[in-house]
This record gives sequence, C-alpha cells and structure tokens, in this order.
Amino acid sequence: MTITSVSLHYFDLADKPPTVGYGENLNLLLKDSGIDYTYDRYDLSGWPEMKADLAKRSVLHPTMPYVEVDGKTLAKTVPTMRYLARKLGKYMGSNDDENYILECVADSVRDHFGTWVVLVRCDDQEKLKEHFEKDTIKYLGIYDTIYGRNEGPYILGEEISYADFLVYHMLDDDFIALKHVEDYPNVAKFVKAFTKRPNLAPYFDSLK
Ligand SMILES: N[C@@H](CCC(=O)N[C@@H](CS)C(=O)NCC(=O)O)C(=O)O
Repeated sequence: MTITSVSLHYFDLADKPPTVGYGENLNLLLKDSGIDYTYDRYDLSGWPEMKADLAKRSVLHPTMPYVEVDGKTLAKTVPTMRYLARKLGKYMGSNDDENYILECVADSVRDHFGTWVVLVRCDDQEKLKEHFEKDTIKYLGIYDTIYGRNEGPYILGEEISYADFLVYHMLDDDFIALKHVEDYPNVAKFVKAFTKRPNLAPYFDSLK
C-alpha cells in the first residue's frame, strides 16, 4: 500500500440521511480498504470560499467530494476512486478487458444517477412512482445482467472492484431500489455479499 494519509471531504446534506450523494462512494471504498482516514462534512454555506481555496490549490474544476491523499488534493468521485484503487493495489481489474468492463459499469451507474438526481428533493409520489417503474426497474435489470456474467458475487467474480461500490451506493441512493433486489437474483447475491464484508457490516449496522 502506498498511501499514508487520507481525508475525505463532502457536504453535510442536513435534510438527507448521511449517506446520500457522491461522497458515500469514496467513504465505502475507504472503509472497506481498512485504511485510516477522516471524513469531514461541511455546511453548504461555506462552499464558495472552499471552492476558491481549492482552485488556488490547482484543483481542476473543484467540486465535492474531494480527497486529500498524501498532500495531493483530488476532486471528482470516480477518477478519485480509480486513483485510490491503483494506489491501494486493489479494486481495479487485472487487465485492460476487465478495466473496460468496470468503466462500462461506472458509465451505466452515471446514467442511472442522472435519472435519480433530478428527483432528489421531489415529494410528488406520482413522479417517484413513474421513476421507479421507468428507471429503477430498468437499471435493476441492467445490473442483474452485469452480475450474471459470472458466478459473482462481484462484477469481476470473487474480487470486489471500485465499480461494485458505485452500483451498491446507486441502489442505496435510489429511494426504494434496495428493497426490490430480491426480484433480481444476481443483484441480490451481490448486495448480500457486499453488506456482509467485514469492514462494511458494522458500518451498515450503525446506520440502522
Ligand atoms: N462529477 C463530479 C460531480 C460532483 C458534484 O457535482 N458535486 C456537487 C455536490 S454533490 C458540487 O460540488 N456542487 C457544487 C459546485 O459544483 O460548485 C463527481 O463525480 O464528483
């Protein structure tokens, strides 16, 4: 492992559960890795100053979340997950073909995210029902095909990858998606294995 110091930084979306949003993808990966890190959450009001400060530190297009890794400041969730994965020597594929698969899955999660994020503060039950029937079910089917490529429980088989964290957290963010995984056996197998991972299970228990 070539990382000695990590801190994760993200908004505190006070009106939402603490896991909602991009930051949790990095939080899950760091937690699973067993590395020591801090997770600092911020009120939205201080963001303009923080953003200006990050720009001064040469962060390209500063957005939340960002991570400080051994003196470097890195923004953008998926590129940062890949950076950490490479540094940690785990969570990437073992060849170009596997890494291509992971990038495709990350891309599908991004498309799924786009259908959810526009509704994140919506309380119109009709619109939410429509989203579930049109989008959530569609992506659950896509993930079931992805997780059915091999015996699982993860995208690449027995080894977890950064894209598995993205899929799990997308299902968690997408309202009631996690409650419907039993209808998708390959996704259900993945979720069961993921939530039982030794460094994650106590965390999921703590959120109940
Ligand atoms: N592509 C970026 C998107 C990050 C993003 O849009 N973050 C929002 C908060 S969830 C943000 O920083 N908004 C404030 C801004 O863009 O200045 C990522 O994956 O991290």
